[in-house]
Amino acid sequence: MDVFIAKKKDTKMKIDKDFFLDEVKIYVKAGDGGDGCLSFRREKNIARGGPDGGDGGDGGSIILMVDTNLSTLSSFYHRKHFFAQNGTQGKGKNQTGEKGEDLIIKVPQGTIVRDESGNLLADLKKENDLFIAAQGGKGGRGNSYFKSSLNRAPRKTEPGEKGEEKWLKLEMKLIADAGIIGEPNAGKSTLLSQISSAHPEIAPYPFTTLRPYLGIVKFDEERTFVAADIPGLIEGASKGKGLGDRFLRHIERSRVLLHLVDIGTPYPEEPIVRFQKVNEELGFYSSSLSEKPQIVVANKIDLPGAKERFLSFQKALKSKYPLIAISALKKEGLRKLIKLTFNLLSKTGPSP
Ligand SMILES: Nc1nc2c(ncn2[C@@H]2O[C@H](COP(=O)(O)OP(=O)(O)OP(=O)(O)O)[C@@H](O)[C@H]2O)c(=O)[nH]1
Ligand SMILES: [Mg+2]
Repeated sequence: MDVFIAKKKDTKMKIDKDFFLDEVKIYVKAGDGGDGCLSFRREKNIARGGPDGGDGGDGGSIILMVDTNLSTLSSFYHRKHFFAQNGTQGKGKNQTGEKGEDLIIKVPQGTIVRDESGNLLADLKKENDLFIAAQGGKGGRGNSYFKSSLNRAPRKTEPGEKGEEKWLKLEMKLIADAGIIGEPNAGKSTLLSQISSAHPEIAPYPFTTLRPYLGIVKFDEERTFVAADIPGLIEGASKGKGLGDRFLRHIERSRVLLHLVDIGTPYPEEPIVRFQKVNEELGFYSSSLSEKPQIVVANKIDLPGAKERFLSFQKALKSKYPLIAISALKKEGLRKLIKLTFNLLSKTGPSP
């Protein structure tokens, strides 16, 4: 059986190691079935042998299968057409043709498969989940099959069936328990890099992170959760401002959100106003996002004036959300945040 996983040798063009592709269209064509064979026995001393044409082999199918080692659809950047092997023709002496090999295409966890008109065909969530994207054609029957008491020497055979062929749209949604959201520069990537071994880029300017990152956060020896850092959101993101809101797709499956607010930097707008603007953008994207449980994380508590700003922010929030002050940079409050997140996760249902 053939398996397609992008390897270095597939990479003809040099691409950034952080290249992130989460939407792609691919063409799949399953193998055709082999034709049935027309043949009669020819043996010494048997004047008119009976029919012995074998069936054609079935064509190989194209199967999509989850591989948890993959995290993007980037491997499809270089290859978008996939063909499985045809079955071979049947032969005399009742020999069935060989079956075409299936082609297994590895996809990341969280891959959604749609047809060309956008109808959902499969939602591949777990390791080894599979979907038969294109069914191989059945082999045709050889003349030996059509022998009967009325027709002892049938000349009838069947052609092999054509393998299915189609275009498919693949969309990948990361599956993280906790989604880290907030305005640009709030410290989202700094937080993820401190609580996991992920290495998103960090810099003192907005829109540093241009793609989502996943990290595994350890709560204790046995328990972990997955957190996702996504690019920053600004007012108007739903209308395409900043990096827009297309990355929100990657937190649709998160069970809880960690909403970071910078309370260290003296912005013209109060933290509560900036916090509400990000929430509004979530709501514009989908109500299921704005209804997700949030932990509000006031970051940069180490900076001058942050404590005072925190107190007025706390008042303005009116205990509507669990709130915690941290310094992602100085690693203050991180243990408490992980514990709070874990507790909330244990009270929240599975990923939608
Ligand atoms: N003083 C202080 N600075 C912080 C803290 N957390 C992050 N920073 C700084 O804030 C800047 C932005 O941090 P990032 O982690 O890149 O912010 P981000 O939210 O990922 O930003 P985008 O990717 O642009 O959305 C960097 O210069 C960080 O060093 C903190 O707790 N205290
Ligand atoms: Mg970032």
